[in-house]
Amino acid sequence: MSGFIAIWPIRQDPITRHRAPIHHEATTTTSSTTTAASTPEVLPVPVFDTLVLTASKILHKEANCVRIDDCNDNSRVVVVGDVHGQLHDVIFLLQDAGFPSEDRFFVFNGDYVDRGAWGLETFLLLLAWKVFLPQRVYLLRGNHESKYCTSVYGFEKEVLAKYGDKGKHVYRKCLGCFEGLPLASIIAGHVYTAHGGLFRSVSITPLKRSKGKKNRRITLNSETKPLCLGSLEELSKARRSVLDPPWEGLNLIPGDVLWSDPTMKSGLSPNTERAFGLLWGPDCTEDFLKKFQLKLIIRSHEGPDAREKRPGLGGMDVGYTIDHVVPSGKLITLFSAPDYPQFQATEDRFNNKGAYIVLKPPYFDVPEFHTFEAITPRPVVNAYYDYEDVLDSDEELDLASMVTAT
Ligand SMILES: [Mn+2]
Repeated sequence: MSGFIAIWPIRQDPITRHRAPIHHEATTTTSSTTTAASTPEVLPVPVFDTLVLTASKILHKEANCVRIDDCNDNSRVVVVGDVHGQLHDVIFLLQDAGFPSEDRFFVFNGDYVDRGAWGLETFLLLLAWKVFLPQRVYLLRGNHESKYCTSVYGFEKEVLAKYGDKGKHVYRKCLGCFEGLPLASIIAGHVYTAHGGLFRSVSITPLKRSKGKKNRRITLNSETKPLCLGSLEELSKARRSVLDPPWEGLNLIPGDVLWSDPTMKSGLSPNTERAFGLLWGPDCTEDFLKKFQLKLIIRSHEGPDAREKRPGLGGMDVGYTIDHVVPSGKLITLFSAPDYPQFQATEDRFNNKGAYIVLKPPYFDVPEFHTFEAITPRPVVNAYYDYEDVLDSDEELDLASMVTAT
């Protein structure tokens, strides 16, 4: 029965929250009154095709950094961090925060898929909301919305298992859609959000001015000068439509935005732990906020497993951390997958809570944190990746395999 999994339970009772710590392989199954259907039964391929095509057209037209300026005195903006295929927690979050509406905007910071067993359903649910309210729901790209990550952390196998002989087609269409996802948002002119965070300058400067075009030589800032922070104008010009963001060459901004992490050490430096993106210090947070007259940065990308290895930064027990407090504002990390990861080799779980942020008028720059617990029991399913062998976090990328996997 591979591929036929009780993902869409039709329950007699509403989904409930259990407060007791839970084991990831829940021993209780859904009740006998529950019936279930496979995803292709609920979303046949022609429905999937239309949804993804419609969403892709909308997404590809959006700017790299979407500006959400249409907020007024009645508006609320809900910001969501990594969800990683934990469908039931996403449904709870939507119910708890209230569904998207004329007055309720949503900005998702990416990492919809991988690790959790319901990445496809999670992504399609959010795509449906995007199509229904394109000016109210914004889906940003995470580093896991890429060919490389989805081939290692489960999403590709999940899609192939669920859609059988149509799986390759469905996976390809999802990758095409991932390419269209914007990279960042600016909410009400005051709040910058992105999956990883800040990014380098890649501006090209002529070595010497020459009259003729023939002899004009160019050199890259990033290769010849110390790393310096990129501007919003540079972000707007980046080419984001790539299956995997490149880690060398001219187009480095998408990789930085999706992979970078904050640190307590000043300055910008290569993110050697991840082999991708940058580490930036509180001074960079201050420079960025001040230069672009912002008050807040909300980024995601680090769950409890990643934070365990990051001395000097807070744990992810309650779904968020305040990482930098500087004169111009704050930097926050937001993670929305409770009891993460769904599959774990050891008995010890992080038992982390998830969180989302609500931003309110007049300035939308004071975060209101909403912490929540995992929905339990999760339906019993098998993982789509070898979680005992695959690394706990996104460290030590095999860059060579990314080259061959284009
Ligand atoms: Mn991430």
